[in-house]
Amino acid sequence: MKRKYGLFLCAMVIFSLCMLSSCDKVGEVLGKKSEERVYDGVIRALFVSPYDDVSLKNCFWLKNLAMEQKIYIDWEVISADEWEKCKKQRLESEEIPDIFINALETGDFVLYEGKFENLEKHIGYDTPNISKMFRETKDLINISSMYSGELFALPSYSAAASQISSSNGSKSVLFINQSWLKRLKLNTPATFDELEAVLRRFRVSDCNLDGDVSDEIPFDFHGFFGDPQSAFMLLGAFGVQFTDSGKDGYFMENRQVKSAYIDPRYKYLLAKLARWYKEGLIRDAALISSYSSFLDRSHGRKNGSALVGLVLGKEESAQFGNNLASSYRVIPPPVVTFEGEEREVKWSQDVFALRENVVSISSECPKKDAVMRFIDSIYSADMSIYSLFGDSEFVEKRGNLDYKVFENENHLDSFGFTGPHFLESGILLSLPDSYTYALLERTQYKKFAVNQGDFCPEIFLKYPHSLLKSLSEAQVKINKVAKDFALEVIRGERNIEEDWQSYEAELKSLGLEKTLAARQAAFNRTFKK
Ligand SMILES: [Ca+2]
Repeated sequence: MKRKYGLFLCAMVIFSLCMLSSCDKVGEVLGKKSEERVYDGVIRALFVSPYDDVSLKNCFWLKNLAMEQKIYIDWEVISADEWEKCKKQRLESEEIPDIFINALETGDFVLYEGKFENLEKHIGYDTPNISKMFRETKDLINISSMYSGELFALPSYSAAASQISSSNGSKSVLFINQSWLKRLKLNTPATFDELEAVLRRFRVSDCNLDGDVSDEIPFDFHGFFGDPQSAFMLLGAFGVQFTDSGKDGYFMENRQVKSAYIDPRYKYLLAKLARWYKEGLIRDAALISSYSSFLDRSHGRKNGSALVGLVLGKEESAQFGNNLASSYRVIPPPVVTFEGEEREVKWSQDVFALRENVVSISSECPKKDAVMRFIDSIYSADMSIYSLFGDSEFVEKRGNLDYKVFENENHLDSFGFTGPHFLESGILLSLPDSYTYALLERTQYKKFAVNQGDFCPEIFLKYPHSLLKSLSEAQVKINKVAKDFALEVIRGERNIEEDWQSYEAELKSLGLEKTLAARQAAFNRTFKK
């Protein structure tokens, strides 16, 4: 299995230039609204973005690639939050998009059987870039395929470097407002209890000096399981390192697959969050609001005063804005003593070189050959860089496979880390400061990276079709029960002590134990000692 682990070692990356000369032509054609005459038939593409407010409407590099294949693509961009709400309904409907980017999971290919094209037969002479990616990385096609061999989605893969990962999909780190600490003459909290005490002081003090003691938000985060900025990432301080994004609550401990949903450490943290909510240390907005509203809170008020004390974030300047960035600094995870024992922190930052299920097409997609050639063109070196970082405005090609990338704060005209790309080995990349900062900020977290027995890379676990289907169906229900329970407990609508047993029983009745056993068997099969 060692060889496969090698794939993981992080990634990164590249640039592009191309086709500038033909941009004017595209603008001209589009400006005249003559698509209908130029193209017969519109391809509908869906991109699920981790960010709100991303648009691909004016993305010329992408339009150019489509024009080359004589297809017209209508892009719909939806935030991950929104997609979670409407995904089931959308996928069950008669009319689904033709192209899916960052929208599907392995289970979807069996839950919505027949709706997606097996791409294997489309890969070959007409798709030189995708073919090169699979050729250069031997196991990649097997890893990306189903147990039964179908390839329903293309991955993204980066053969070199590691800088890029740090400020993108990777797990958050803890930032604290050091100006507030200083103002209140508080030390940097080192333990969980000290952290809690600091949050309480933030709560009762006018830390931002605006005469109002109620506008400070002591602890802020974003969302639930699966979100890199989720409060549940604090479980890392308790020794729980989620599998992949943690979306389904699984983690690994001494080669045992476990579910955080029923772990006593999770129960303890959830009870804490409920208490913090009651005391005003966290706000409802952290649980339900959009990612951009989370960033707005971190950016503080227009007059420059900060609103948040402790934050799970990804990089100072992006998280807090240039004005407030220097007020915050990264602190290591707090030391936790749980059940009388000091816990080992597990806080891995790995974002793998490999990202699965990035691009799929529907089995009803028209002009599949042209669409596949279009998708393939995104996997070229130059276009992969555009795909990651934005178009020529943000990327300078300095030579063959040598790119300088500029800050693209609002993720304009790019798919970012979640889109299609193939960064071949040998690519040279000069990245903007935020990437460098993100790496620096994470250096003190390096020592908390987990070893192999405490990590379960889901991408390698394969299940036979019928088992995958039942696991996926059960997981949807399990996740809903867990999320509803967490939300209700935090808001004080349910009592964790009184309701824990029935909650646990409900998860088990939905098949949680069976799911754990299936995952354990798949892990043992794949990662033999
Ligand atoms: Ca205040």
